[in-house]
Amino acid sequence: MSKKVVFITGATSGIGEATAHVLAKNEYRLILCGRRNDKLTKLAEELTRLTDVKSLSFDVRDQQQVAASIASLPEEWKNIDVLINNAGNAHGLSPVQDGDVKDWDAMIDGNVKGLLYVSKEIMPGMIARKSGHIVNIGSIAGKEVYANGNVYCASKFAVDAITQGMRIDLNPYGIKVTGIHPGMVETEFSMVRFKGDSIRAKNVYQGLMPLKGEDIADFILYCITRPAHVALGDVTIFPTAQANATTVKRG
Ligand code: NDP
Ligand code: 8X3
Repeated sequence: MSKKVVFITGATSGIGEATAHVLAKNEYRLILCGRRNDKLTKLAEELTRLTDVKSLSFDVRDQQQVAASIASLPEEWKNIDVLINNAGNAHGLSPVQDGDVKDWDAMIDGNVKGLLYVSKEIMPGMIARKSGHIVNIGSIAGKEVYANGNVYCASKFAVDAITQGMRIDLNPYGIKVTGIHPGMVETEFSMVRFKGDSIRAKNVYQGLMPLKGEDIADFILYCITRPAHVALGDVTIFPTAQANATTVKRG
């Protein structure tokens, strides 16, 4: 049997990059996506030693770019077995009345509409082949709203709803749909949320052992290697020090 093709959005850092490494070691063929082409090229060069890699640089918020990029895939890359919708970020952490409209747009357009735009291009092939697996990266922020999380939480609640909807609508075609909802994972996430303020970003993980991108990557590998009749539905993953969105043991 030929090796499976996995399409990973947000592969230039954090969870997506770690997933690319883990899946390359497990001989999946990888389509790696992100906006930062230099990072994509470097990662692709590194992983080509282990497996076949194709990189696609596009902004998930731009529907035309998404469609054109995926349409440009050569024939041997078109049958995508697994889609990992991971691209996303939080932008800002402030009371809703102080929210920045640009941050709201970035989160709704990237985390919600971007996930839909990418899925829209990839679902028809899975439906035609009556097989496939979509893994959506949500968040504990999509299960519980916390102070100042407002629009980021809304975007991740939407990811949860879309994931549940996909599971129902794609059920007739034998397509698996998994929602993974991490707690605190130390990646570039907090640097992006706090717009490059490294002290604020570091403070998020002060006094505890957060998850690493690799921890989520390992779990993604577990999800996509279950037998054909087993589908993981919905999973929250915390560092041991975290009990819910706001209860964290430090020190
Ligand atoms: P990172 O900031 O390290 O990675 C985010 C990735 O998403 C990057 O590869 C980035 O690539 C990509 N991305 C962001 N916006 C866009 C866009 N508009 N178009 C294309 N790609 C984009 O954070 P994480 O690895 O932590 O985040 C991955 C996912 O995990 C996100 O959906 C996040 O919400 C979720 N998550 C993270 C948690 C955490 O604590 N870290 C916890 C729960 C969920 P580039 O900039 O090159 O485009
Ligand atoms: C990222 C985790 O708790 O910062 O989705 O929202 S949290």
